[in-house]
Amino acid sequence: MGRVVVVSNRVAVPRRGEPSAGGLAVALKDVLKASGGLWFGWSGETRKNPTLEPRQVRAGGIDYATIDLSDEDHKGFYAGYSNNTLWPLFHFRLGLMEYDRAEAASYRKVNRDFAQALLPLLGPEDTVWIHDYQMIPMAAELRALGAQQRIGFFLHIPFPPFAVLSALPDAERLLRDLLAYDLVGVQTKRDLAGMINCFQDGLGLTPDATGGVRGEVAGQMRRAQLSAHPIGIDTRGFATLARKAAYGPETQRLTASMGDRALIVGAERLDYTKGLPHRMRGFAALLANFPEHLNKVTYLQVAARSRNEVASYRNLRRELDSLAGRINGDYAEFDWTPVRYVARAVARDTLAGFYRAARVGLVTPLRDGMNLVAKEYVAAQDPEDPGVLVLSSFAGAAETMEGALLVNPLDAEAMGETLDKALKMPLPERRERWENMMRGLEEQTATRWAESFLAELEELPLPEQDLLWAAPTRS
Ligand code: ADQ
Repeated sequence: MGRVVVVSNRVAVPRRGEPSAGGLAVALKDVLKASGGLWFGWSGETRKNPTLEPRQVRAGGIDYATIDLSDEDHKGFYAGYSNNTLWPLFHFRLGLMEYDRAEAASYRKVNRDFAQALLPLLGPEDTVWIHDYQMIPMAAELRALGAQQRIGFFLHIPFPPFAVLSALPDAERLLRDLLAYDLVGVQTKRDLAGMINCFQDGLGLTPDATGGVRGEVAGQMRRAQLSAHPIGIDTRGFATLARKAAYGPETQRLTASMGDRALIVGAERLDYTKGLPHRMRGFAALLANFPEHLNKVTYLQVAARSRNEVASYRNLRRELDSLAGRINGDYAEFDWTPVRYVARAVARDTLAGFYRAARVGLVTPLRDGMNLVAKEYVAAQDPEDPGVLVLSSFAGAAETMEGALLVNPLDAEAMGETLDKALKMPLPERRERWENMMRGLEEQTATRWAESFLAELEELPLPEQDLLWAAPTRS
């Protein structure tokens, strides 16, 4: 068996003095280490006239190869097409989606550049695993250059049905690009249904009995297997982190400042898919409709700033500043601030301690591929006195986390009622719900996710592709 080669837009090259990476990077590094693998992608740097000669370093038994992007490509490919077109589209936010032909061309060019830079580094036996929406056309570009290795793709964000995807002028091409992969993985059954619907309505391709679709791409007939592989976290590792962090200075300061009030916690990147304004309105509905919680509960929202170069993110920031100010203005007492809003990233162990200190984890995205915060919150709890997860039914995590209280984030009153229920939930019910979720999290870890995806990819019969090779090619 050859190496595993991971490709992602950003590469987690270890740097001295930087905090340890999250569960996803750890899981990928484990599979890379086991196969003597390579991680390839963008360096995070932009420069004038970058070359396609990758910079290579070796660290912790893994090879890293990265290339730089020009400012222009970074703007068109990353800020433009990836984050201003595909991100809102795949999260069902057509009103926020913009489209620009030059940016679409830049997206394609960067994917072609990535393919050209990676190809000379690939051995014939390698298995390539490409990640996320920034890189969808990369396998088609590799195939056009003659790559015959097994190539898999995993989409971390939702996959919408064709009624939504068809708003994209390049929808059919993007779907055809997926056929260049041997395996296309998504997070949930709902995403799988969306993708199958797109192949049917967009390209007229129906999956065969074993869940694969066949069609032409880059002048070849190919078959792509489609399947759902829900991502997990390093459950044990995160639980240990939270247990230790509970005694750390930050968590101690937080709990001391709370007195005997209950804590509701929310944490994410400051992103419009995460439903932050809706969450603040839901919390306001709790205070308005259940006055017994006044001066008895505090909502701490930690929101790391993100993608500041995109206007919709700057607008969100302004909206949240004003909402938090208004709720506090309406309800605060001289000794109580209902909303504590911290607009920056905090260290991983600090966050773990905050989750553990919170009676309620409030995770209410409008759409989310999976949502790891929901899983981290549960893993962080004290088994003797666990908190309650309030979770949006539009997060991928809702498909498997049956112990959570599910809400529709658009219904502020319902969110207020659910928060009231969570705050009043007796210990036996909290324990039962928590144990139910924890069992699932211990089975579905990040490592299990990576291994099961790669096992499915490596078991796919390659010779079949050779047979398909003989099919008519494009002139
Ligand atoms: P994201 O959209 O980034 O991931 P998520 O899965 O919740 O969302 O992961 C966020 C990570 O950042 C978590 O590990 C969390 O602890 C951390 N984090 C959140 N707020 C933070 C803060 N203020 N400071 C520091 N760290 C913070 C994408 C998809 C998701 C999918 C993942 C993995 O959008 O749906 O679950 O990839 O596939």
